[in-house]
Amino acid sequence: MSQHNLYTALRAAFPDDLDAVAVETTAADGTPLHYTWSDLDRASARIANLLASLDLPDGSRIAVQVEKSVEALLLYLATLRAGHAFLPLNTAYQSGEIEYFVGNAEPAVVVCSPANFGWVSKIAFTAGTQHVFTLGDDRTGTLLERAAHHGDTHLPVPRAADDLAAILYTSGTTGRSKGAMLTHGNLLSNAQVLKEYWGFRPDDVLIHALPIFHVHGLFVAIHAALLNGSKMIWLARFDPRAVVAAMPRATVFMGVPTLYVRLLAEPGLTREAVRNMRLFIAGSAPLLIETFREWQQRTGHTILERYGMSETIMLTSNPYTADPRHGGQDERRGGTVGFALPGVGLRVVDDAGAPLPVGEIGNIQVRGPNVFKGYWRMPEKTQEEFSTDADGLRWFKTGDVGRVDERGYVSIVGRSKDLIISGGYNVYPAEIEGYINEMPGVAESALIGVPHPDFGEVGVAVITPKPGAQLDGDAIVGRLKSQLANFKIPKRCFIAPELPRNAMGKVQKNLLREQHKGLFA
Ligand code: MLC
Ligand code: AMP
Repeated sequence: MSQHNLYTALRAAFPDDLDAVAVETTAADGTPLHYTWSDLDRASARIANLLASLDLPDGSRIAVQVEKSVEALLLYLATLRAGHAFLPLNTAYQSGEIEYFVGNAEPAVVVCSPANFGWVSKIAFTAGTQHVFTLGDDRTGTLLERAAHHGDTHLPVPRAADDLAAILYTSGTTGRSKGAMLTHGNLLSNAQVLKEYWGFRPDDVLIHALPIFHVHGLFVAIHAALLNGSKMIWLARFDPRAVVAAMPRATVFMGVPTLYVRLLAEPGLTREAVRNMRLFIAGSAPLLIETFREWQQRTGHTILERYGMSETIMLTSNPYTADPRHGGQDERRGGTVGFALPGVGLRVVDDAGAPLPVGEIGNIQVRGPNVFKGYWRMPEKTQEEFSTDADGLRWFKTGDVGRVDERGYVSIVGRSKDLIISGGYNVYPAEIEGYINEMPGVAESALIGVPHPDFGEVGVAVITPKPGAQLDGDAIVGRLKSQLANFKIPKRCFIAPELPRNAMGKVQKNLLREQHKGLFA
């Protein structure tokens, strides 16, 4: 088997001077911490050797729900090296959510925060997981204790481009969460394209302020830095003041739109503060044109907006420099997500699947080496989300609705999937409605997304009572908080006698959205 292990490619890009600093961060008590390139290589080798010593079946899933730390990054690299599949889980997920992911993915190893060991290990052992380790955000836990007994050299396990590297749970267009299977080839090809398209250089310094359990923070940001031998300034959580303070020593920043909104509220964000920055990248949710313009006025920089998904990593990007495929166009256009990236095929089709002419709005479908292998153990769902054209080419249905203009700029104008994106996190109305509908006295419910100045969009629930029942919106919110990740909790719950329906009996969420659109104005 030829060597397509992603770690091999990342390692080959490390600078010659392995004693140079690769990651700069601060411990919880404020102590500065520096990790050299050699530290990344050797410490991830120890964890990879620990994983190897467990004699796990090939392609085992390593499920990880830990606070952000450099050691969590090392665990990701170690999983790649050992040839297993990394399965990151949002730290906000509660026991019911974790139970579903662990039950569905059947990981051989689960790594959790020391404080959660009790309940997480119970779920894991019940699901048949053999090994549960802990990893704290302060370099503590059984994972590192055990890894310390292993050697600091390790040859990456040979992997084919088509072998599984990670599973990211996402609801796609419908239903319960599905594990999107991403391969070593998917991740490497996308990282190589972005390296070129965004003009990454070894002397770049990336401010990493995103969580590392989704595509944006885990793949786009980390691979961009590692594949270019560029240093990262690593912030355990997003703090606008800390980001602005890091800017004079940095060159690139990546964030979801909420991060840009919060940075604009920071008085320290000045032209002087950004003097050494070369690139600001935004994505994961629509960037408001107001934010785009205000950023331009305040900093003199034009945010580069791009578009992607868990199933496909990055799909489109505004140009960094002139794009020869589009007549040398180099304008970053607000309100668009730019051009299909090199190697990515993108088309807009009608509801019957027929391609639409330039400028018309329709369903966005994509293909390319970045498109995932399929949903974990859900072949039928996988098949539903792809369509095959007359030439036999397979297109993935993104569930996003948009158009491509005559110059090739793609705009996202909506979604055919019932999805709310709040502060860059996905909230699936069907999931939340399911929980609400189970509560005593509830007849039915509808979760809608309404505009929000900080999170872009937030969930608001409209709930109808069963005859004679008295419902209390605040009590419902309180109950949901004990069941679901905090970002999924509706910001408000309204009790209404009935939900508006069309002639077919379908709930008219557009009317509810219209009714509540000014709630957080
Ligand atoms: C936090 N809260 C949210 C929220 N984040 N509410 C709605 N939406 C969110 N995203 C709420 C909590 O429930 C809590 O409410 C209160 O805010 C404080 O919580 P917190 O954890 O202290 O919040 P904070 O640290 O301020 O987090 C906000 C944030 C975070 C914007 C920094 O949400 C974030 O890191 N978002 C980035 C998500 C991301 O990386 N997405 C990439 C997906 S990849 P209460 O009521 O309990 O007080 C992808 C593909 C692609 O989409 O194209 O990139
Ligand atoms: P996820 O499933 O978390 O990977 O979220 C992917 C979804 O985020 C996409 O299908 C889009 O709906 C949305 N998205 C990502 N980037 C952008 C963007 N720049 N503008 C609008 N929507 C975006």
